[in-house]
Amino acid sequence: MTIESTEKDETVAGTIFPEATVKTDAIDRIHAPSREEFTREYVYKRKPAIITGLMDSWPAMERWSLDYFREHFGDLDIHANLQRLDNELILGNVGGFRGMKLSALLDEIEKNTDDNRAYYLRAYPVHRMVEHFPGLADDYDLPDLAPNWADIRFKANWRTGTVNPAKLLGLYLAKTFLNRGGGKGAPRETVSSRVAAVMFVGSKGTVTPFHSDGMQTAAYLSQVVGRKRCYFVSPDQHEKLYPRPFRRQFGMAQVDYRRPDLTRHPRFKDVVVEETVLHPGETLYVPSGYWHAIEAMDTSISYSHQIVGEDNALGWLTCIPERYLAQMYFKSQGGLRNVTGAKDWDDWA
Ligand SMILES: O=C(O)CCC(=O)C(=O)O
Ligand SMILES: [Fe+2]
Repeated sequence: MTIESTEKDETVAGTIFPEATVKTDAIDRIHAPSREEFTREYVYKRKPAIITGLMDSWPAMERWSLDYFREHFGDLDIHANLQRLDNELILGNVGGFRGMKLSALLDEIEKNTDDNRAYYLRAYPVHRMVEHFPGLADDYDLPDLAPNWADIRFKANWRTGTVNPAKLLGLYLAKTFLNRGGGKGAPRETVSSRVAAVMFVGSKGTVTPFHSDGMQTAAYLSQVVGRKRCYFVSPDQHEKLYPRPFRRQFGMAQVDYRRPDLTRHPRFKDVVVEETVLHPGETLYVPSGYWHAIEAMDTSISYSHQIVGEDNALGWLTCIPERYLAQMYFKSQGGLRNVTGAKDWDDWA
């Protein structure tokens, strides 16, 4: 494993919020780590990283473009996230959503010249795209760095003689919960991932405000087109981000990091932020519970996949009963419609 130095000239440290501490060399950029190193140094230490060399053979690197999405998915009905970048943006209020065909959104992305507006297909379930055009599943592959129960191809190894019942229960639940909803008619082998995988297609400037992923899952964010600026806040600092209730279900910061109001959110001034830039061909590893905010620096296409493994399985399992309460709460607050445009989790999946 080699740790490469980050490109300092691309940093905008200081523009985020002048008084917050922004570290620009905290996120390692690692090249094709071994499973052991990755598991030891990043998964178990819950340390974010950018991994290079995982996507070199992905056909997506050649194929994916706005035109490719127009050709294969143009007539998909989607909810487009229309962002006004001069408004307050927090997760739960990332801007309006409008139902349209994906082709209409791609037109908006292409012709946008207003720096204050951004257009986003936000976290669209990949399984729906694969059902529409099965060839998509050939374009990407999941990193084989640590066992991932949310990867539909992952199988517990029955033959080793070390079958762990907790692991099998977790695996069963992961498959049941992460793969439920939608796409029942699709042949399983063509659907390499269901709701565990989501697609992001957007214009320069899209913002995903600070959050930690739902149900303590970790994530791989594989960047195919364009660059994304990524900010991180470690889980132990969550109070400085003023999370909404049910933080473990879905961590949603109430402070807008782009223009924080320190009278409402005074603890934000003590936050330590880690910043890096994700380039095409690179995969961002976001550990379980780690807060992150992401801005597109260019027109961007990314594929994100959730991870449930031994390090976060317990957290994930204990979220399941709480999920129903959280669902009621989020429904009462406008639900996931404010994050992905979907009515609620079931509609989204
Ligand atoms: O790229 C984005 O806009 C958000 C990605 C994200 O939050 C994730 O993959 O978990
Ligand atoms: Fe996320």
